[in-house]
Amino acid sequence: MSHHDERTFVMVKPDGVQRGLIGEIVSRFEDRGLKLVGGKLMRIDEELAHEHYGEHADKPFFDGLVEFITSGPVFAMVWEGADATRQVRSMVGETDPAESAPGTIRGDFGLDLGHNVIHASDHEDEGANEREIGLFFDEDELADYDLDTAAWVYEDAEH
Ligand code: IDP
Ligand code: MG
Repeated sequence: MSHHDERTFVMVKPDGVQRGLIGEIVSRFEDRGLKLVGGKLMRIDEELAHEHYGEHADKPFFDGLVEFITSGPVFAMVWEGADATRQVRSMVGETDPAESAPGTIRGDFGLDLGHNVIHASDHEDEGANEREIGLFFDEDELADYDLDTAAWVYEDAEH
C-alpha cells in the first residue's frame, strides 16, 4: 500500500471555522476517498504563525496574514492517500478565490484573497507536507489504520 500513503497538511482557516464550513470541507475529502489521520480545533499563536508562513515574511501582506490566522480557532487536519498533496491542492483551487473554478473549495466558498477559507500544503514545495504536519501535530496524534473502503477506491488494493 506504500503509494497510497502520502500525507498532506490541510487547515480550515478562521473564516471557514466561523462560517461553519468544517463539516463541508471534511466531507469533500472523505468523499474523494482520502483517509483522515489527524484533526484538531486549535488556536495558532504568533510563533507558529511565523514558522508556518515564514516563506512570506517579506511580503506586504504578511502582518495581516499573521493577524488573520491567529484571530480565531483553525481546524488542522492530516489527510492521507495516493498523490494526496497534489490532489488536495486541486480540490482547494487557486490562492485567489476569484481565480478558482467553481467546484473547488475556494471557488465555491470564497470571494476574497485574504479570506480564502482553507490552507493546504503546496505540492510544488518539496517536503512542505511533512514539514507542516510536523509543525502542527505530534506523531502520537496521527492515527495509523486501514480504511476498509480502500479496496474500492484503489484498483490495486487488496480485498
Ligand atoms: P496558498 O495558500 O494558495 O498556498 P500562498 O501564496 O502560499 O497561497 O499564500 C499564503 C496565504 O497568504 C494565502 O492563502 C492568502 O491567505 C494569503 N495571501 C497570499 N497572497 C496574498 C495577497 O496578495 N494579499 C493578501 N493575502 C495574500
Ligand atoms: Mg502556500
